[in-house]
Amino acid sequence: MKLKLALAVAAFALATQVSAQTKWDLPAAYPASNFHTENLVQFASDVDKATGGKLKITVHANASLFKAPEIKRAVQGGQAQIGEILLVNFENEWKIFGADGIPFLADSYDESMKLYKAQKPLLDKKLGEQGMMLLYAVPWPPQGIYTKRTLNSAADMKGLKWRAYSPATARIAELVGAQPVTVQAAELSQAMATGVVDSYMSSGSTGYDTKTYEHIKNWYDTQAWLPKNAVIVNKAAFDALDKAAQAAVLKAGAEAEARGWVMSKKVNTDMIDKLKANGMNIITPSAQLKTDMKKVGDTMLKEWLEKAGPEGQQMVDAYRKM
Ligand code: PCA
Repeated sequence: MKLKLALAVAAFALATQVSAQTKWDLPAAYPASNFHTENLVQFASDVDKATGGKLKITVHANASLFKAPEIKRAVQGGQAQIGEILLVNFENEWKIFGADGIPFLADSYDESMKLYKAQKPLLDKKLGEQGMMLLYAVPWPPQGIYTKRTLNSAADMKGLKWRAYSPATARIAELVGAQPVTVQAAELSQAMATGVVDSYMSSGSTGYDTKTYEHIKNWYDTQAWLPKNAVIVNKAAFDALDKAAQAAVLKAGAEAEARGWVMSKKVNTDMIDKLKANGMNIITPSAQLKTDMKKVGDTMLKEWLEKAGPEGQQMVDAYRKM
């Protein structure tokens, strides 16, 4: 009798525990070993601890659950409760998403932080209207040019088979006379191996993740921009959490943001060393190449401002005043 009662109590406890546990899926587009993903895993573990296991967040790395461009819609539609997106991927939907992809508008970590501060209220508002919230954002290290060629100027980029990851990186190709092909990071190694692309702009981090050194030997360290990954949450899923779990998500998110910016800076130098060790030439761009790329950036900022309208102009003005 006593045993039966004990079993019943145990079964009841288990049942309430199971029903009190919430599970969230977190699709991400980059490999498990990437610093953004490592940061997400740490975030999930912090939330797990803070909620005593009541909120379990599973990180699905490397675009295994949704492809990079699909993650935003998946979170909006509630197929995933939380997800990590590359903001610049969504520039065609709304120009402000692409502000951190304009070459040389914000090309250092300090400037990137200022740009984020100017961009953030707008991002909060837009994502709010879309039934989501911005939890945190972390920049990729500065973007440089991977190519098999020697580049003395932008004219040397004509005819390159250029991997683009965003509307802006495709636009750069057009402006320098290269052929853009959109390939997300998870498919980049294969695109290089099959010769679909022979060049692209990205960080040392993605160059290392994709073993670019096996195919391409030069990286021109242009430090052109620092695009941000953003972690977004479905608002209805967030609202369904109890107050303590909501607070745990917000706190772990704020900590992940602070940690992510520090990680990004460190990864920037670490990855350049690792690329070198794997035979990559890390090259400071010539004055001519710098001037040419700056001109590309000026054109793109002008085009961006024309399309972004007063909202975009105000954001850029606010950024420049910081
Ligand atoms: N890596 C991502 C985006 C920017 C970066 O550094 C990529 O190349 O897809």
